[in-house]
Amino acid sequence: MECEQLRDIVQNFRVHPQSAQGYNRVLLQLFGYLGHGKSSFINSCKFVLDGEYKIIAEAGIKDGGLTMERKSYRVTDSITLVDNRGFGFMNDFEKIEVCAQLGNFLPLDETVVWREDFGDIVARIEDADMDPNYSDYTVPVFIYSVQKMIHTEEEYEVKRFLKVCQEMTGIVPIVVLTHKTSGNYIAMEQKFKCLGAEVVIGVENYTSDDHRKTRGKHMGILNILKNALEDVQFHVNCYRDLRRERIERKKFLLRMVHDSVTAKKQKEDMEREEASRRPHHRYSVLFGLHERHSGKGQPTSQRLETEPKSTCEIL
Ligand SMILES: Nc1nc2c(ncn2[C@@H]2O[C@H](COP(=O)(O)OP(=O)(O)OP(=O)(O)O)[C@@H](O)[C@H]2O)c(=O)[nH]1
Ligand SMILES: [Mg+2]
Repeated sequence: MECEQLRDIVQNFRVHPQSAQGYNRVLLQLFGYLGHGKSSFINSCKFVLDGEYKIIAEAGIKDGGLTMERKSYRVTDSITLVDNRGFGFMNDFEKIEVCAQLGNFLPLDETVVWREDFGDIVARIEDADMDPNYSDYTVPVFIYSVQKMIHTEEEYEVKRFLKVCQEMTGIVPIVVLTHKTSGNYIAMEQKFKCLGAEVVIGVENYTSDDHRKTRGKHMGILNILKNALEDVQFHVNCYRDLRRERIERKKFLLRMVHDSVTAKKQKEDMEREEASRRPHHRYSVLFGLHERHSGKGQPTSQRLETEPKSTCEIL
């Protein structure tokens, strides 16, 4: 298929009203680690669809950390792309936030904070039920740069998370491999397929430094959009009980929150216990020196001048 044809398909896509079940917008929600090219992908999509290169999503720090807000960009009448704050370590609380977004439990266009407080997280999820969103069909898109090495521990995390995203949206995330020509793209594609991805597509994003049009880059970007739309079409053709699905997702999400908060507390308790078992700590408690050692009460400079030696020095 030629580029023009592909672009027309994407631009003219509408969810068929008879099968739409109330959906009127496709949300391609991007997520991934810091600096892997999420914002650049949005600029690239806009360029390919509009024909003019403009930076609509701020991009540009090599190691990431630039995008802090989850921001939506309408690129056609039916498709909106959602940029997101990048994961630092993909820890449990970062994952919970992204899952709540994917399940349409959080409003768009807000600053993203990785919350760790049980009450806080649950309150926000409950608030979403004031005005439940049944009109957006979410397609998860995981952005990963071929330039980065995926470590073995990370592989397990990514595999689990791709599954969780499917749980929250009904769709296996599309994996977009950026910086396609700067690493071993074939090996990375294989790896992601082994981790459970069904569709893996490589792209070389257009950037502020290099936005000379190429057929390959255009086709890569359009293929991702077309794949996302085919996923939507496939799923809206099946009957879905949207209210029931939303309830099940909420239960899943709340279980995730509960498990993560419990695991965090257990870890903190273990660390505290471990610390209290260290001989140095036992001595300091025994001699009543631990408060002085930890510097409670006085500024460091005064303590050093006026107090006896800490347990560290005694031992
Ligand atoms: N060569 C090349 N550079 C890219 C590609 N994608 C992104 N970049 C560059 O990589 C850097 C980070 O890209 P961003 O789009 O800001 O990444 P991000 O995932 O949005 O990052 P944060 O929002 O900061 O987490 C920028 O300097 C981009 O120009 C790509 O496919 N090829
Ligand atoms: Mg960004």
